[in-house]
Amino acid sequence: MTVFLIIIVIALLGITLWQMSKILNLSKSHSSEDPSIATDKDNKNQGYLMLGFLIVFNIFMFYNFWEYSRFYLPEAASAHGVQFDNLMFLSLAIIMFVQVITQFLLHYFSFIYRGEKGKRAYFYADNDKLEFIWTIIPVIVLAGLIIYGLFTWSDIMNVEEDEDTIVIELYAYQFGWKARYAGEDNTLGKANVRFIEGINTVGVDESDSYAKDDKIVSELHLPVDKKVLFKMRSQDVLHSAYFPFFRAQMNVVPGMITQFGFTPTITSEEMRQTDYMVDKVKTINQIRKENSKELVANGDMALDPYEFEYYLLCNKICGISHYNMQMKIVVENEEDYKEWIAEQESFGETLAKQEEQ
Ligand SMILES: [Cu+2]
Repeated sequence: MTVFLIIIVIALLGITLWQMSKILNLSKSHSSEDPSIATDKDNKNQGYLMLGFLIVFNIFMFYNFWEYSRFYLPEAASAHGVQFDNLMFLSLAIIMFVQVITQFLLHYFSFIYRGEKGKRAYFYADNDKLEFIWTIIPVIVLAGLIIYGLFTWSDIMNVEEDEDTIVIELYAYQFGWKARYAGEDNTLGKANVRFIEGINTVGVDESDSYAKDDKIVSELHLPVDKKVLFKMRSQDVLHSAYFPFFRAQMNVVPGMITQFGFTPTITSEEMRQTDYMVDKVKTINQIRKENSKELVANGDMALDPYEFEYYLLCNKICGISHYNMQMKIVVENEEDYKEWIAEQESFGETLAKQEEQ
């Protein structure tokens, strides 16, 4: 009841103030000055506001860069990632440089050339030289950026497949990933979603001789400094294979094979040792520790400490459990990789086992 009364009082007060301002406005209109024309004082206020906005905006912008740059991804963990980051940084630097200059000129000129009684604008029709300069500079800069971007793009996207390239199929489904290694013959067997049946969860063609030695796994292991080529298939809807630490992303489209390749350069263990990651893991574990206190008090289990792992994520909102669609990636040295791959069961072995039963 009290709250209701307070609301009514505030509302009545508001109406009173509004009515008073209307009366004041009505009494003003009898004066000689037309309120719709800006006075020198109005122009001065607006001029200073322009200057104020410029200062506040720049402080806000630089503060954000300083405060939030720690949330950037760390150094790229793939060979092409360095090129990608350079292109990104160069584009951002140019945009920032031009932005600071143009915003300064726009607001500063609005301030010093603000309206004043008796002051008239200088009539200046055009200047071919000036127009040429402000056209040719953006043309050169943009053309440079586009050409540099195209070279970077073709460098990244044209993965030449040679004998050393490891070919891995990434198979996306609602809601998870499977990886298929090509096996001894380094050739993936044919596959189609129509062959999915029982233990053949990714639809490998059992009659294809290349398929017998393929290895289907649910954790991705990659040897460091080796070129990897991913061939991607989707079982159901559009997914997107997203490797943020390797600066790679590619759509996974039902009914077709898309591909992308890269060379990982930093092992999972090396990434864990970087200052960036040590710091990040420390912060996360601090938060987990805090949250665990409340859980334990309520009789629940404490949260496990966090350890960094690379993950393959899905970056297309593909359904209700999209957020949880991920596969662990382990980047390791070649011996560890070879040891791991040797332990994995081949598709032929899985089939044979099933027949025995
Ligand atoms: Cu998905």
